[in-house]
Amino acid sequence: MSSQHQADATVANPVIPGFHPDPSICRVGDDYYLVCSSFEYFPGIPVFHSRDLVNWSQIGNALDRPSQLRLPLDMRSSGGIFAPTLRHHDGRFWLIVTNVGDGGNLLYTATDPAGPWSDPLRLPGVPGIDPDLAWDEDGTCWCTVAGISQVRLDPATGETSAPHRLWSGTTDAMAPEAPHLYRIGEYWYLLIAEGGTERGHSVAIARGESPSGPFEPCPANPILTHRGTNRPIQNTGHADLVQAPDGSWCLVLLAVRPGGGTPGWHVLGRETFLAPVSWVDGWPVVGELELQMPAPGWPLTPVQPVPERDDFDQAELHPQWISVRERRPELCGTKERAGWLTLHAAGTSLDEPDVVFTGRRQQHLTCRVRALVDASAGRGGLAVRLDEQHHYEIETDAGTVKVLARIGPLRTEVASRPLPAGPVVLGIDIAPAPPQGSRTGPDLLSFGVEEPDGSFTVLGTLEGRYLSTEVAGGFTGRVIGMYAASGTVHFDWFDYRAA
Ligand code: 6LW
Repeated sequence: MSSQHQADATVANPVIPGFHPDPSICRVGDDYYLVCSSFEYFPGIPVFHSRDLVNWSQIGNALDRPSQLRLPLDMRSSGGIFAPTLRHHDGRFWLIVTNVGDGGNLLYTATDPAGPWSDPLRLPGVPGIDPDLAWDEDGTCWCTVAGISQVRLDPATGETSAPHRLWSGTTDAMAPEAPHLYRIGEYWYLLIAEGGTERGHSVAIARGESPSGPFEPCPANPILTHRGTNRPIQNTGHADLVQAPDGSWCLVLLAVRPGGGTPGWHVLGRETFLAPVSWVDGWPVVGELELQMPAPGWPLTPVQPVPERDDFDQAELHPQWISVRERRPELCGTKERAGWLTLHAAGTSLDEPDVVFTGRRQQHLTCRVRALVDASAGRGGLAVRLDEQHHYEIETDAGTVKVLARIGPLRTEVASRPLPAGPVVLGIDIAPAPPQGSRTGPDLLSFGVEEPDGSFTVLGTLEGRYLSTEVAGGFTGRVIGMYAASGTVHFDWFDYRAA
C-alpha cells in the first residue's frame, strides 16, 4: 500500500459500487469499517476497511456461519438481512441488525471486525427494523429503530425498556427510518432517512440535549435529497455520519445510478456513496454529491483491487462470493476437485429458492464475464440474478448451450446451439444501451461462448430493464455467478473485468 496526496485530482463515487445498500460506518483510530445489508445472500453483511473513506477493501462477511445467519427457504428474496449498524464501544465492535426471515433483531460482537463475530443475541424487545446503537455518558445503551422509536437496551442480556416515540420525521414524509444517534459537541443528533428508498429518498436530522429526546428538527431539512432533479445520482438516503481523518465530517449513504430513458432503471442495486459535510450553526450541511468529487484534503491510501480472475485454488472462497440463502460445503466448494469450484445441484433451476448459485455483485455498468465450465456430469452455467423471478443465464449440459430468460411469470429459451464435448468458456458482456429516445433501456446483456480461436460468439442479447429494481422490485441488485441446475458442474476459473 502506498500513500499519496492528490490535491487537484478527483475521486469516484460510488466509493463501494454495486449492491451495497444501507451503509453503516465506524472509526477506530485511523481505521474505518463499513457494513451493508445483504438480504437473502449467505454469507451475510459484507465488512469493508479503509484508511481514507474513498478506497475500501472487503475484509470479510460478518455472518459466515449457519449459527449466525438463518435464511429459510420459504423466505422470499429481499427478505433476510436489513440495515445493520456497526459501532465500536468499550474495546469491542457491535453489530445490530434485523433478520426479517428469522424473528427480528439480533446483536453480534467481535474484537476484530474481519471476524469471527459472535453468535447472535436475540432482541425480542426491539420494536422495529433499522436498529441503531448509541451509548450515553453514563454507559446507557440506546437502541433506536425506524418509526422513529427507542428503547433502553442491556447489550449483555438483550433486555429492553418499553419503547417510546422519538420523532416522526418531516410532516407527511413517508417511511421515517434508518435512525442513527450521535453525541457531537453539545447536542445529541438524530439522523434519519425518509421519503422511501425510491426517488423520494432523503436525509433529515434533528437535535436535542438528551439521547432520548425531545428533538428539534433542522430548519433546513431535508439536509440531502436529489428528488426531482436531473442528477445522475438518485434515491439518496439511508446515511451514517463519520469524522474524516482531518477532523472534518462526511456522510456515507445509499443512492442509485438509473440508466436509460423514462422512468430510468437502476441495475446495480443501491450503492454506497460518500459526501462531504460541513457544520453551520450546529447543523450539518451536506456538500455536493457527485460521480467525480474533489479528492479530499487528507492522504489517499489505495487498496489492492480484487483480482479479475479467481482460479479457485484456495480452500476458502474470497469474501466477495455470495450464495443464495445458504452455502452447504457438500454442495459448493473448492476441495472436491483441486483448483475448481464444484457445485452440486439442489434446486432444479434459478427459479427455485434452493438453487446452488455462487456469484459476485455486478459493480460496473460495463463489464465482461468469462468462466471455464465443465458440465460433463450435469447442467449449469453463468447467470445474472436479481431474484427467483428475474434472471438471465447461459447454460450448458455438455451437448448443448442455451440462453434462458426468466422475467416475472414468463420463462423462455432465447437461443440454443450444439457444443462439442469438453469444457467450454461461457461469457456475458454487459454495456449501456445506445440511446434511442425516451424508452431506451438501461443496458444490454450479451450471452455467448468463446470459440477455440479466442473469438466470442454471441448467442443472444437481452434488454437489461427486466433485471432492474424498477421492474423486479425489492432491495438488492444484480449478482453474476455460477450455478448448477442438475448433477455436478465444475468451474476452473471465473473472470470479471470492468470495461
Ligand atoms: C432498510 C431501510 C431502507 O431497512 O431500505 O433505504 C430498507 N432504506 O432503511 C432495506 O434496505
